[in-house]
Amino acid sequence: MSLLGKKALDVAANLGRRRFLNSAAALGAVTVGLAACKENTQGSAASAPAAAAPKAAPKTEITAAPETRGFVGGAGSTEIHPGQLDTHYGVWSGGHTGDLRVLGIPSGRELARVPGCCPDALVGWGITNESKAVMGTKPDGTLEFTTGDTHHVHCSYKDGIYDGKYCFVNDKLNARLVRVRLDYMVTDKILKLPHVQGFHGIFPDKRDPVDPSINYTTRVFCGQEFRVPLEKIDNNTVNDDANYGCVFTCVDSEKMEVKWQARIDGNCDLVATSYDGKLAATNQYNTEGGVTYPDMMSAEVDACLFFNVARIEQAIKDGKFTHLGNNKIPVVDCRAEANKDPKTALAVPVPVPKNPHGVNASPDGKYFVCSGKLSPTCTVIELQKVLDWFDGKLDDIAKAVVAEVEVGLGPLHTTFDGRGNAYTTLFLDSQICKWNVEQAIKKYAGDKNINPVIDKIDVMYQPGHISATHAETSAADGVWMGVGNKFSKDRFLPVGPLHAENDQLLDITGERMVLVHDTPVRGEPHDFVIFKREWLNPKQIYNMEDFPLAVPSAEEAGVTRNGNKVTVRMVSFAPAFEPNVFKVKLGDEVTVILTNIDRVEDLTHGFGLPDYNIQFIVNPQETKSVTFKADKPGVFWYYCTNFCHALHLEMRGRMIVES
Ligand code: RUQ
Ligand code: CUA
Ligand code: CA
Repeated sequence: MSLLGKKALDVAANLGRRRFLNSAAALGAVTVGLAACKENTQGSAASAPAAAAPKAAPKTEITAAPETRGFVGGAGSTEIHPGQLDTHYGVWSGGHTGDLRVLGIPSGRELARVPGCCPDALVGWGITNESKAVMGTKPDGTLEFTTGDTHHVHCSYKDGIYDGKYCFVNDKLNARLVRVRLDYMVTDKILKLPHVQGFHGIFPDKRDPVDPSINYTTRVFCGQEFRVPLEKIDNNTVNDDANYGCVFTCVDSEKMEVKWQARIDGNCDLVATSYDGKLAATNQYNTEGGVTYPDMMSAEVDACLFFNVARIEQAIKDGKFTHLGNNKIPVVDCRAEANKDPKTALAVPVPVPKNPHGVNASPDGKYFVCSGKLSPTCTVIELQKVLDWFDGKLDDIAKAVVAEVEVGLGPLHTTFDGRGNAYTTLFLDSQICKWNVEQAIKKYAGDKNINPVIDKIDVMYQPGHISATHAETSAADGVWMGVGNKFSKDRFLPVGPLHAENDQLLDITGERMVLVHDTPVRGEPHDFVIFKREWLNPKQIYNMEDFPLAVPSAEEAGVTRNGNKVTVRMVSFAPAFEPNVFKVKLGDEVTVILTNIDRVEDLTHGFGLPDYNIQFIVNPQETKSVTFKADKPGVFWYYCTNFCHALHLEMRGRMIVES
């Protein structure tokens, strides 16, 4: 064991694991805010299978031996034997790798990475003209952004379940909404949100609030976390944070254009949408409008801000909007001052304890749950009561809160099993708390004898997101549950200072949760969804007609020149390129258009051009292109980078650059 590892264990042994984790410098900010919270006593229900717990876990904290909890629950084994397929897909965000990952569940095996925000060397994302067009370029043709930070991934809906069409993910870093086509698992659109910094929460709607025939996703709601000057940018607004603000953005999910934006007080964090399409909401941890974290934690109460989607869109139809800057996007006013009358209000803040985090919709369509983060509670908000308030039938919006359940320290996100139970990650306790929603509501209504908490289990370590099978759909079935842990510490072989993260899988078919699997993942996934494989039907071979530049056959391949612009129309078919030689002159602008005319499943070729920084792949029947300046004289062997054939090494040709 490394010295560092040994030292860490010694420290852990002296402090006790939980105190050790809570004293980590990275958690300083959170623990300051938690000073008022008492150490939670329900933690005695916690348990961890001894064999799954590393030596670092002091024995005193283990209350259930593996025999009593086991590693196999009602969901069955996580082991997928050679040749067998996983039963579920998992779609994971990649964090600051800027991509999306596709996993097989329950094995946890990573099957694909779908680049979106950032260049990707495997497929040539950010190298080809087509991917650059999706990513966005500066006037000189170079990429506008090569960084990203994808957090929250959600699929498009039809009738309350995923329709397998799109996956949407936010780029927090550069405020972009990324859309992935799930048939080919490629990013097909990226939209930069105007005025937004810290684009964090995102959620597609599940149906239209007005038109019953639109029972599928047509909007994506996007929250802005960081307050910035909105009206105008000058020395006054940048220096005076009283002038900062946030918008809540609604995007047309098909066109990938902004439909409208709403000015709000405070900020947005996560986003949720109702199953009836009428409500979207964002939890707000900075209703104070602070710029430092003590400022952002100064109020005892923050909010979950609800938007009345139909009313906002009617207001826009009625011309009741303004603009920000000189773009044409309609902007409505959802700030409290303009929305006092429930009968006309476009939005209403439901008070929740200070600095809440995730907001999640229960699969029965009735509730949104805000996880407390700095409060050891989850807040249950009944959606019908919010609608009642908008109808003038509820005198006080605070009455929409129907439960405040104590779950443990650092609640961040909540998922559901479709049987009335909720599962909340406890970041500071490194646990999952399972609790019953109706029992929590009864207790809040006055029945003091009820304990809504059913079970707690240790996870390793510091969980953030949590998602059970189909949990964000009306088909939640409570079989598997993934937990994204922010730290893996001692769970895997050490690989230098940057540890793998630990995504764990739990079997939640029984009364008590069972931890069944650890999956090391490259940093740094955030959110994910898990759904049965029947919901997705990925295509294996492209339709050549989808590519206007396609070179349909070797006969149509060739080189054309227009001034100093040279176009090379090329095909690949195992194991050859046609043409296998072409000549250009030094200084020419060269465009290579490559169609892979092979039709065989899994027969992908690559195109690597030495010293020109070009590499990309073409899948069966796919066309891609690159444009570059022939600025180096000589002979350059382009070759197939993707192993395709017994003569793969022979699959190459020459670009001859004459000086
Ligand atoms: S937030 S760990 Cu970016 Cu998903 Cu809650
Ligand atoms: Cu074509 Cu390797
Ligand atoms: Ca706050």
